[in-house]
Amino acid sequence: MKVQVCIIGGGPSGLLLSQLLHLQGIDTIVLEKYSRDHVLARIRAGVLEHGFARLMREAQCGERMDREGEIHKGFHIAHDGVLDHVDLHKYSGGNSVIVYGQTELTRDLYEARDRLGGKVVHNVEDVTLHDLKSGAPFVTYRSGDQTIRIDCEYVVGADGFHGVSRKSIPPDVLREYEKVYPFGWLGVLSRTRPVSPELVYAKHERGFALCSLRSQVLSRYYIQVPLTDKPEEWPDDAFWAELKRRLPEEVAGRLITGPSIEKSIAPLRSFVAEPMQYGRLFLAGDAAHIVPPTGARGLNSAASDIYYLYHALSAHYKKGDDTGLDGYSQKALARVWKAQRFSWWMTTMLHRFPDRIPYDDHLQQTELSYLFSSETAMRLLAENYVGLPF
Ligand code: FAS
Ligand code: PHB
Repeated sequence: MKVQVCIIGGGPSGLLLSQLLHLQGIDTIVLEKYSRDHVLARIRAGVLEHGFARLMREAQCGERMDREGEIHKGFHIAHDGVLDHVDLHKYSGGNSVIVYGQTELTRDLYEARDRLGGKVVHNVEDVTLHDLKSGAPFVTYRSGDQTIRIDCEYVVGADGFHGVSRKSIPPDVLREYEKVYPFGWLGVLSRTRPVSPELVYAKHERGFALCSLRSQVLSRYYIQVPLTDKPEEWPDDAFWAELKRRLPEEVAGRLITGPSIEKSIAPLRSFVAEPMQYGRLFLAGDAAHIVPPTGARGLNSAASDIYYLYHALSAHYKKGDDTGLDGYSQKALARVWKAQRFSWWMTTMLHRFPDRIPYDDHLQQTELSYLFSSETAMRLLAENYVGLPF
């Protein structure tokens, strides 16, 4: 089989790019390691930048997001017994975010690919990238006892942190930058009314907590836990009791608890791979970078990669203009590193580090008191949280 662009990974990055390119008449195929049900069983991001939402609409996938998603113009930070408000709308020049789960967004993308007859192959095994430095790269994968070859002109690696694409860049070319945090997030999904109409991030001496939501009947909560903890060590009652301890009384008193329908622990890491391209291979999303979810930048960092690749590949095929492709890595990394900085800053400000010293405690308090006493500081947070321009 021959296509113009072979995309590895059927998560949000790969699917969104495939849909956008299809609408430009560019022929793609998406190769996904797991089944669609497996991909859609993942519970991940919950907050979309306005730039991501714009891309979904441009991809003709934004209708349910706009109908069911919630516009959020601010959020709260609970700290030192007080609940302070971050007015995103005021301090970002009128922007906001949409609260809409990645699971639903990915479902919308799959259904859009189906509507257009997009080629998505599930349960592929042993994906291997070949001749990336040539003008005729190809990808092979195993399906049962058959080896299938896909000839293409470009390969996009949108196969996440554990994918094969980044590892296809030679070690003497690839540079990796990583910071692993000494804690994780224990996340719970429950069919309960959210404790607050807006998100509540909580800094507490017992550890970080976050109250989020997916809808008015589906809540998402997190507490910081040691990396050694396991979900099965946290029965629901223990989780709810610990969450309440970390929230101000005015919030904890309103918390509606219920059975968890999903419970998992995600480790926190900051990671960037450079360059994000090698010959005809282009990395996008988690295949190239990971952030701690504190700043809600994970999925949103993929948005600008997809935007740049979409426009670069369109310019190549429509105008023979390769400046976007040649400059992709440098342009994508410039915004990736800003998301890294913001995610590190939010994580450092709000979490309880096991190796902290009293000086660190004062710095955290100073960060928060400066934030809530300076319009400049508030504008800095707001413009990053709603999403820096592409
Ligand atoms: P993805 O990892 O979503 O998709 C990659 C796809 O490639 C997967 O479907 C995988 O099966 C497939 N794949 C892997 N190897 C392959 C191979 N060899 N061949 C073919 N296919 C292959 N972000 C937030 O903003 N907020 C959050 O709360 C949040 N929570 C998260 C919790 C967890 C446990 C994880 C892992 C991530 C979380 N993230 C969060 C970040 C997350 O939303 C990612 O940013 C987002 O999934 C990135 O999308 P993709 O780049 O498409 O990568
Ligand atoms: C979520 O709803 O899963 C979520 C929201 C904001 C974050 C992280 C996770 O910063």
